[in-house]
Amino acid sequence: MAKRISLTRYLVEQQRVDGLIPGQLRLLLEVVARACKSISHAVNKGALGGVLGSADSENVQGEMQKKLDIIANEVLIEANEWGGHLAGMASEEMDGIYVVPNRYPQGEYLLLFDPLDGSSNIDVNVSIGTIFSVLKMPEDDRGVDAGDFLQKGSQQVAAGYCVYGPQTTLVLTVGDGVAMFTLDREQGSFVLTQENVRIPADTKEFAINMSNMRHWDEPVKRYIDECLQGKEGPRGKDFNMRWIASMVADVHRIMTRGGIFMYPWDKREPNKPGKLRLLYEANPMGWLVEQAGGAATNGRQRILDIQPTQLHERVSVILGSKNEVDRVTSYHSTL
Ligand code: P6P
Repeated sequence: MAKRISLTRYLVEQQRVDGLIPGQLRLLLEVVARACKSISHAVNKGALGGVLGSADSENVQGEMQKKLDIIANEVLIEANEWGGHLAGMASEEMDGIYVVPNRYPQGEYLLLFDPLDGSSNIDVNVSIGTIFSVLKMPEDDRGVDAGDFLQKGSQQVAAGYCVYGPQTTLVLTVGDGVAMFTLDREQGSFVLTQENVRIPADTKEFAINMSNMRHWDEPVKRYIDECLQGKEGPRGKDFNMRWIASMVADVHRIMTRGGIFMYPWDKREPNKPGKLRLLYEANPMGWLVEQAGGAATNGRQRILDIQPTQLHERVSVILGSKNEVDRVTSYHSTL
């Protein structure tokens, strides 16, 4: 049986080898992992834990919050505020930033997260997940404010997600490739189950919400239409479609076997660049995908090069197998 390497041991050894994980960052990542274990436990209880259903409140996005959205957000805040590694946090579920209270030491990192992505799937027992991104505080001594979070995705020092599905799996990058850790519930620890994750450059599988087809821009319509024409069409091969409506689950499939995920701009709300959020969904997922050899753009620009202007700004997302993402992006520049 292969040697079992825990998340802690992996992080310590990575810290020794390439110095990409300073002590404070390693502490932060271990605390986030422990918080994800707690969230996984709450998710797994489902109806037995009285955690399903709506919280009868709206988040900053104007979306109805599920009880588990709020529980997951509170777990992440409470787990991370006292450790001394963070200056502040930002969450899909909070209007403004969360500054670490003065009663705790302030650290040099910023943690951004979607505490429970895919909420519409919670009550129907379909995989959901936590997405997180870590930035460093800008080098000056003033207190943390929202502007400190508005950094390009290329500035991230760590990014990951935890998918709560048949297994609970933590997927992480600190800039030296992607590793996957599966939760051993008997031991209560995350165990390394894959490293050097690679996304195949080509694929026959696309993920998009087809019900929005009439609202898409022409480049997206062209790409999907060509896929649907199959062998007889310009692509010369048949495609398969998946749409779980839980970004974490759709991205995890792509990290595992390739594919292209698209949530593009559409005409329903033309003033919004897209549905998904840049800072705590597209940026962490975009970096993970790039670190695994894939690509991530908004159709015209690399996601990680986009300069954020608002904490909860949205973005069009096209990510996954590099040759497919490049094709869709090229259609945006020619049409
Ligand atoms: P739709 C979940 O609410 C989410 O933010 C992503 O996880 C997911 O990919 C997308 O929205 C699903 O959106 O419009 O298909 O329900």
